[in-house]
Amino acid sequence: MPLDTPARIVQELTARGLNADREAVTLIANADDPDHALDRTVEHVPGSALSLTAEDVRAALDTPVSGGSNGSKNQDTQPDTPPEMKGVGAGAQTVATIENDVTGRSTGTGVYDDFVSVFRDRYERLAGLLRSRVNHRPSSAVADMPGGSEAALVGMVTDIRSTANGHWLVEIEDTTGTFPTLVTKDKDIAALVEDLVFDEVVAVEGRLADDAGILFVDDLFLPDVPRTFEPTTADRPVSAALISDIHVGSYEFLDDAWGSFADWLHSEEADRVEYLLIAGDMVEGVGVYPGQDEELAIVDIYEQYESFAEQLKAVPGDLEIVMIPGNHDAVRLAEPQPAFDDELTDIMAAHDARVSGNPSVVTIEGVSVLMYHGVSLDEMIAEIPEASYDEPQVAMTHLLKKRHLAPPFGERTRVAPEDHDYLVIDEVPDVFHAGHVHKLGYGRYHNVTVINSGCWQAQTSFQRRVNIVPDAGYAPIIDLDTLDVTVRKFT
Ligand code: D5M
Ligand code: FE
Ligand code: ZN
Repeated sequence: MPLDTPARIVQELTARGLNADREAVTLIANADDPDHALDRTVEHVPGSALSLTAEDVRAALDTPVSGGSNGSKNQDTQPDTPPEMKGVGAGAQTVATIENDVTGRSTGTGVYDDFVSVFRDRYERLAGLLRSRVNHRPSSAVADMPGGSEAALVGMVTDIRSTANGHWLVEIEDTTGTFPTLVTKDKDIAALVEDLVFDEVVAVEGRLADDAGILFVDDLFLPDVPRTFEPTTADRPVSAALISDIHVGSYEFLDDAWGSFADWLHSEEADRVEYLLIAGDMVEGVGVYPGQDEELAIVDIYEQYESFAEQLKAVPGDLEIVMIPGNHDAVRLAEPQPAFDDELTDIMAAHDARVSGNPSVVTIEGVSVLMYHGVSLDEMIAEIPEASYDEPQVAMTHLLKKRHLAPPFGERTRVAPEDHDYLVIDEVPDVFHAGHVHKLGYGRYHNVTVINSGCWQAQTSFQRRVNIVPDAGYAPIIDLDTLDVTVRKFT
């Protein structure tokens, strides 16, 4: 389909992980051959670029086509600032520390080898959590064992099928090959199979069939959070407000509710709230989905961030703020998402707010908070029988069990190939904070406090069509000394 409209150009750019300003889109749309103009521009900008400007388009279209296929694409000549220097808060005294942030460390160039590396890294790190549970061997060695032997495997789930008799065929892949396993429906662990998703790493243990062609599974283990996990707590009475999905720029942004929240933060009742963590979707963005234009009160992405900055200025200046991007923000869509670039960070300069990638681990007062916007939750809710939009914390709990934030590779959640899998949950966090689904929910799983923070956007026309009733205008507040959660309502 030719790229004849700005909306299609925006879609095509988004598919390639790029945002663009309006003038850039117009220039491409008005070129003699928009497809070619878009290709030329994408090839012309460095691989680390997140957003196209009109200058990029002009420069690309003025540049003669270079010979060979190894053009300048992906040559990261100007690495980002290292994470510890990012943010307007750099140099200011900050208490929060940030880890597992891809910002400035992205290695991905989108070639096949990167996909191999990220898989290998995921496998190695998650297999490390499972090795002590079973006495496993590589799948190539299991394939050479005699029929009837006891055997165990650790690997990625690459296929899940139910058989005509209601049993489950689960294919397991490790670095030496794949091996088929069968979970019969009479086993308790058959219920666990229903919660499996592609590309998560599990351990299985059982007995080989007489012909040694398949493993009959007796036990199935996920990396999981140990039951004995003991969270760290703050050693003084101090709290954090955990929010997300503000969507400034949308007609549905609830500015009155936001104003009440800001007022409350100034009140004596909120004296102990010293931190504000924001898990993505600061603004509504542009070109996020077809027809979005009609829902935009502010059509320019930079003006949306300026307006967001105004809203941020309403909260007390001594709050320590950390924010990560979401799928509506102007950073690359593929996860892990790097932090907002310097230009956007400058626009949001209110109160020395710090920016970090999605996901990030933010430690405040000794309490580690895993912040993740939550795009994979849509997929978990679709795949896992007990997960639902009404209890987003349940889907989040499954991510903790899988010790991975977005297991299925190449499905609905876009995952960028890097040489390190930033989406692996290496260390068990004390608190897991996500958003995205616009539903409030919290709970505790093996002593990890799990919070989905709802949103500040009333129901959109899309949500009306699919019957999502958002929880808008709430702020979950966590006491860092006890990890108790209370929810404040501002509508
Ligand atoms: O997502 C808010 C919630 O609504 C999240 O659960 C996804 C869902 N959503 C919103 N728009 C769409 C479209 N166009 N297709 C499918 N699902 C959607 P947010 O990230 O705030 O848009
Ligand atoms: Fe959102
Ligand atoms: Zn979102």
